[in-house]
Amino acid sequence: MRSHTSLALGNCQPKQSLPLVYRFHFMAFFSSFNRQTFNISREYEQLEPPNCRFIEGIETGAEDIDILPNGLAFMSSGLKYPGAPYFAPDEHGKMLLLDVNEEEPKPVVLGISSGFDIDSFNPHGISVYIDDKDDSVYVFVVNHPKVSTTVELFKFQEEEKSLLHLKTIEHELLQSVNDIAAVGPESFYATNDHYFLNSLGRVAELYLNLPLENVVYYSPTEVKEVATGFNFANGIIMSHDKKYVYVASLFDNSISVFEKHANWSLSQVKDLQIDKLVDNLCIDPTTGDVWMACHIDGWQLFNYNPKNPPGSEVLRLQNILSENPVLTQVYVNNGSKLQASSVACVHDGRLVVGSVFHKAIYCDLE
Ligand SMILES: [Ca+2]
Ligand SMILES: [Ca+2]
Repeated sequence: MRSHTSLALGNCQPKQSLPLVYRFHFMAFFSSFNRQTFNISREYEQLEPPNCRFIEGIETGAEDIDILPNGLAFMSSGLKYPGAPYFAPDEHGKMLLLDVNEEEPKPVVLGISSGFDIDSFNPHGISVYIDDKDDSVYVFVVNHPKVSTTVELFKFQEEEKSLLHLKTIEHELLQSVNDIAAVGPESFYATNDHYFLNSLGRVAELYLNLPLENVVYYSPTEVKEVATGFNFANGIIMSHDKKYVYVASLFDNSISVFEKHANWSLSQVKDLQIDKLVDNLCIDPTTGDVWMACHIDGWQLFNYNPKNPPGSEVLRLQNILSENPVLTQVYVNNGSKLQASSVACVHDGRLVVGSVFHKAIYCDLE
């Protein structure tokens, strides 16, 4: 059994989950039930650090971000996710590079080596691994070329600002991957956000709040389930000291803390009830704080209306391993500026926030 710890948070009220919707006729059937079950219309205060500005050129999302110690950020852009809107249906997804150190950072589209099927590229969760042996940078990208999942492994070529495609990973335990946390040049943990592959099963598991989703460890020699019982497992990240793994569960509204063992198995330390629809996670490299982007209103997210768009929220979680973790709101917007925030990462006093399908911003924290 997972033990739960609830975290209180200042003035922002939780917006409970409304599950993903893949087929609108199912939505019609279930919607009245869920509108009663989930509180999705509470008011909230807007909040913004100083000097928040848009990152020029990002108009189709930056669902996930990972920042190297030198401040170079990788971003996945252009995700087409079932049920969520996308604003460039004819464009394939892209990997972007952003130098967070720049006064006004501008993204560069990373080239991808020939032979990779760029036309079906649909990047989702990402994770970067630096090899101690030679400082090579490996970029792992969850890809959904159709409804399926692959994990694409690239080597970053900094001078050329490009990604050399090394291999495509497919496995029966990696069927609906949302995010990954790289732990070696060819190995990673992955979250599955669904259990069923067919549309009916995927809708049912979400509407019935079935905690069927899991975390899988992958290496070329071993693939195994290492944790289960999540309701839409989402962001996953290694702790600052690499001893722990943190997993966000969107519809459990929680973050789970696991201890990592030498054989890559995980044992649960605790669940922190965040009462938010938590998407991806980042770690502050200097403090170990956990940064997360949340969806304020699932109904707005998956029933997109440009006149009433889904909002964004960023939280910082300090002292996650202690008896008294501290959860702080850093950014809250009703969608008038940033819609559907999905990731928030920090580097050297600067916050970068990406979204599922909309824009990205950067803010100065100090
Ligand atoms: Ca990630
Ligand atoms: Ca995600």
